[in-house]
Amino acid sequence: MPLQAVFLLLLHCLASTLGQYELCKSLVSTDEGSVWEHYACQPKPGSMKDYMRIKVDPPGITCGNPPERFCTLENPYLCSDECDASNPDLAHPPQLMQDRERNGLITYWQTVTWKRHPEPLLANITMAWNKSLELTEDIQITFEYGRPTIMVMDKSMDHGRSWQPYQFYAEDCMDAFNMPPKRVHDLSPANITRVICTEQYSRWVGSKNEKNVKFEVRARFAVFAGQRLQNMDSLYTRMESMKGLRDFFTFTNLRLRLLRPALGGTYVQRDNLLKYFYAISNIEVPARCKCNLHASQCLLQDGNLQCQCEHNTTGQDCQRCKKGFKAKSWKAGSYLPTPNGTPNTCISSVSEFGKCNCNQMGSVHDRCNGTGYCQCKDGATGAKCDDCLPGYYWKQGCHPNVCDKEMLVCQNGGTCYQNQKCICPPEFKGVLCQHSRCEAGKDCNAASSLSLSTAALLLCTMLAHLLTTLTPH
Ligand SMILES: *[C@@H]1O[C@H](CO)[C@@H](O)[C@H](O)[C@H]1NC(C)=O
Ligand SMILES: *[C@@H]1O[C@H](CO)[C@@H](O)[C@H](O)[C@H]1NC(C)=O
Ligand SMILES: *[C@@H]1O[C@H](CO)[C@@H](O)[C@H](O)[C@H]1NC(C)=O
Ligand SMILES: *[C@@H]1O[C@H](CO)[C@@H](O)[C@H](O)[C@H]1NC(C)=O
Ligand SMILES: *[C@@H]1O[C@H](CO)[C@@H](O)[C@H](O)[C@H]1NC(C)=O
Ligand SMILES: [Ca+2]
Repeated sequence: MPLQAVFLLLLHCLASTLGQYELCKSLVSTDEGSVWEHYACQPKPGSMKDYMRIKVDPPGITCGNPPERFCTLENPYLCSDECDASNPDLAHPPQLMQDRERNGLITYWQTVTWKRHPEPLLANITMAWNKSLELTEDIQITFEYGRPTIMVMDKSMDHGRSWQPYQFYAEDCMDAFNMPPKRVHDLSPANITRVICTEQYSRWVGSKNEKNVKFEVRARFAVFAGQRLQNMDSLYTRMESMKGLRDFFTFTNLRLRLLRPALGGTYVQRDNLLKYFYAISNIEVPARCKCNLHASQCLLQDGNLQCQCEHNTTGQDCQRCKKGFKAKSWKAGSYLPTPNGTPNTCISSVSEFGKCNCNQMGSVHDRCNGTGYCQCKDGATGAKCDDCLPGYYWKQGCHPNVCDKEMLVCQNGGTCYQNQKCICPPEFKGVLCQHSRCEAGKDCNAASSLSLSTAALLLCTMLAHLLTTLTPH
């Protein structure tokens, strides 16, 4: 079996045991020794709630300062519960939305109650990662004491400079946002990136029955990959070909805008506003670092997630070529062709490292320009600038001809040696042998000795030339 086939077989084997695109490179032995083979790769998905920086607005929205009582929707007349920020057992700070709960103890962030009704009870939760991430599973927000009747999820892809709505949630989408209610199941492959309003997570069903609000990622993937996501190749192929599909799942920040709390299925009861508030026990964000298919690891460095870039790329998202590897412009790796993709490795721009090899004598830099060409000095030509244009001769670079058979003919019987010099008869000198040595009645008897030294010079020049042709330039 040819080496290539053995190698592909090995790759298939690794891909199926490791999961797709988990390997950036591997050492392969060939007849010429071991060489690195490179593949498109991406980090494993993880729970990004561990890395999120969470901020709640407006200031003072968190309950307990001063301490206050609250009731529940199920039993509005039993109002013995208290929120007190100064007592660790009764406090409900924002970090309880991202903690790891132990022993079945539910911990949650809670807001003040809706004291100022009819002014709306509004709260924003902003989550920042300072890193581009790609969703891999549903976002899931768990509400205690009922899910909000109106809410918006926004996302930012540029660290919070600009925002766009991601999904609208309302008990009545038409009433709240003037949007027809939709479910992800209503979407087709062509409009899967449509921002919808859904009523699925906002209706009152009792506070204990259904606590979760989701942003559906799996159901969107399933449109391409099948119900059990058994055909991920099809999804990855779409990711490459469908404009905006990858970006749809990409974010650096998320924001929840809570616009109206759970009402218990009835109108707001103004005489008992202590039962209206928001409480969130968990925000699950399953995602992977976006590394442009140039890294299989993403690690926390100085408090920020950072792709461990391969393929001689660099930057937080491996979004640039490393210094000295800019022979071609940067490209993201590609999922295609499946199953291993294309790494689109950055190419070394220094000739000693192979891929370009501009002749150092004939070219301006030893690097290629953006399109893989060498930039030649005056008189040089060829892909590697190791040839001379007509009218030039090669001697450690290209130099204009000194003599030739047309315009720069050697005179007085001189012969042109490789366009570099005229070899003159003993009685003549000058670049083109144009001057007589016996001018002004001088002694011309030295001619024979001169002739000898000219012959020696010719021999030496020829030897030198022979040497240069034997040693590669
Ligand atoms: C929530 O964020 C939106 C968008 O920036 C802003 O208009 C609104 O005032 C914020 N609401 C609160 C309660 O801070
Ligand atoms: C965000 O990440 C970049 C790169 O890791 C870092 O230079 C910058 O200081 C970070 N910003 C914050 C606010 O942590
Ligand atoms: C998406 O496309 C399908 C079929 O083309 C259509 O029935 C559906 O209404 C569209 N959904 C949205 C939200 O536009
Ligand atoms: C990146 O460059 C180094 C040399 O600095 C080289 O050893 C390595 O193989 C290169 N990696 C790729 C993917 O080309
Ligand atoms: C690279 O050099 C070639 C040959 O000189 C030229 O045709 C091409 O336009 C150059 N490309 C760039 C990006 O400079
Ligand atoms: Ca919690």
